[in-house]
Amino acid sequence: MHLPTKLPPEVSPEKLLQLLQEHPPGDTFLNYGTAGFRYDAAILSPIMVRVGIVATLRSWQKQAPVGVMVTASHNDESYNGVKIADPDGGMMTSDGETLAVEMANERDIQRLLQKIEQFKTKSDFVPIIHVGRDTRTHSPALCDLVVQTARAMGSAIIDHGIITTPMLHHAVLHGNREYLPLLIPPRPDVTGYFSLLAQSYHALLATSHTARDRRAPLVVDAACGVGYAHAQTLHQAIQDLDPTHRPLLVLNAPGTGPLNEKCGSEHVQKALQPPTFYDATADLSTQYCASLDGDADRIVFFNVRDDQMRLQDGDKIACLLCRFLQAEYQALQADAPSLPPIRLGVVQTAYANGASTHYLEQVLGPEGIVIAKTGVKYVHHAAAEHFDVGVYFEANGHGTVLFGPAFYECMAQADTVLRGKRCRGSVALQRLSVLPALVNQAVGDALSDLLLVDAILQIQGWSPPDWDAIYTDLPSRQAKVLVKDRNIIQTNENETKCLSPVQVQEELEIAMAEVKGRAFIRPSGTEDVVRVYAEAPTRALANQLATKAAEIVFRLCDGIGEAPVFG
Ligand code: 16G
Ligand code: MG
Repeated sequence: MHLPTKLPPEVSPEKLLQLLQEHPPGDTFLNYGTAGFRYDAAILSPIMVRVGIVATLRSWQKQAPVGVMVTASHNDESYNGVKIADPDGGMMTSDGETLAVEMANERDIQRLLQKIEQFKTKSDFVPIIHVGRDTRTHSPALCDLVVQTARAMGSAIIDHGIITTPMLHHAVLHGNREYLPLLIPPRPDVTGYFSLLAQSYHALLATSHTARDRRAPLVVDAACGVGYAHAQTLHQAIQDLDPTHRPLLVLNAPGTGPLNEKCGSEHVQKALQPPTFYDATADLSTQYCASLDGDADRIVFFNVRDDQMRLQDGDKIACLLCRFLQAEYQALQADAPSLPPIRLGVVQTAYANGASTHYLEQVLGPEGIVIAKTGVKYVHHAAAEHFDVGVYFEANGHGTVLFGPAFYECMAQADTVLRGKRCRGSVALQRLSVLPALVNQAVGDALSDLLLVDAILQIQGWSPPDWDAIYTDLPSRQAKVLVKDRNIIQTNENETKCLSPVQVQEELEIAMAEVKGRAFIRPSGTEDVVRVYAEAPTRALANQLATKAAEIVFRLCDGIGEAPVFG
């Protein structure tokens, strides 16, 4: 099994200067967006050099190891990107982003070197950077620039090679034990990651005596990306513990087809179509399937019946998880009524289908639902802030469950109350206690989510169609409107309402009331467009509302070209 390569610092101001001189930034203003720096691979080398610097400064500043991941996730092969993970394994916070943007756009090498000097401390702490990369052809060379620069600045490198984004975040979190809750055994390398996932999955399934579905394989579309090899290793780790376990059939290996093209979670979720399987013919009619994205931090499930594809997206995953967590917590409380209450809740974005929000209201009550601004860092933060057990999922399949201190306290007390007792509450305790090790606590993780969903379905004795049937999505429609300047649009904090121009919301309210639907508009954070979302009781009404909302934006926000019309 692959072990990380450790590279010591090679302090060299000359080498640093040479790297900066050889890779000057171009004319484009470089922005650290919601998912880090992400551009056409051809312009990325200066960014990589500067990220090597910023990661070193970040590690210095925090006096702890940080992470750097080279990937462009669900984008096509021509793109690449890079993002930095903070010592707690989460995405770098906004102060780090500001520094990264400043450094990436600084053309004057002397000024850049002066900025570095401001960070130097007297301590003899050696910065440590975990690095990982995806399968893109340019990733090794780009990653090497980060490594060379960071070493020249005095960093030690722990190179994990080709790994998924969540594995890199896992390595950083597990490498910084003070951030790791006590219930999770530290497993900082790739081997430990797989054994932790496989053992916790196995332990979760072992709490159920009902018949397991060992027949049909679970087909995994790896998007021709980095998830392919790792899903197979995970499968092997599971089979080593239980050889009779349901097989995982992992398809779409890197190189068999174009990365993320007509395959992968983004394609399946947006086009509502099954993926192309480039390396095999899968008979989808009998299967239950999942699609990962190119760096395996997103997952959606689907099944095909009578030539109709049914998608189980991030919303449906969130509903499955909340229902399970609520049932287990209630079972625990029934046998241990003295336990302190824990706040169980879910964070969705405005894009969550109204039918899922309605379902979650039934399960959790209205106080268990928070709607946050679109983007992983916002939903992650909201889940940690509002809940002791916080589920978050974007409809696109990125999500996880965060467990806070009150949850661990509750588990410890439950253990004292229920020790030695054989009751439903003890089973619930076992189940809940194993979850923090199975569910990635740093970021959404397709492989961890895959096992979690599969275990819950098996424990509940549910088939994929049973899961699918918990609610039916309301018809919805998304659109893009081009405008002169999308920055004139201001929304409320969670982007459900437009605050400016004022007339937009007034007109949207009238349009929504006409069709008993819901619509919102927001400026995109990743493209120069305004996004429109509309949902209504029927497909025709959803189209009508989307057309009207797009027309409102076009008219009141200086539209360019033509407003989209849906018929
Ligand atoms: C980024 C976000 C994703 C969000 C999307 C919205 C991360 C890792 N990714 O891809 O969560 O759904 O942006 O894009 O944060 P938009 O602002 O263009 O609609
Ligand atoms: Mg991704």
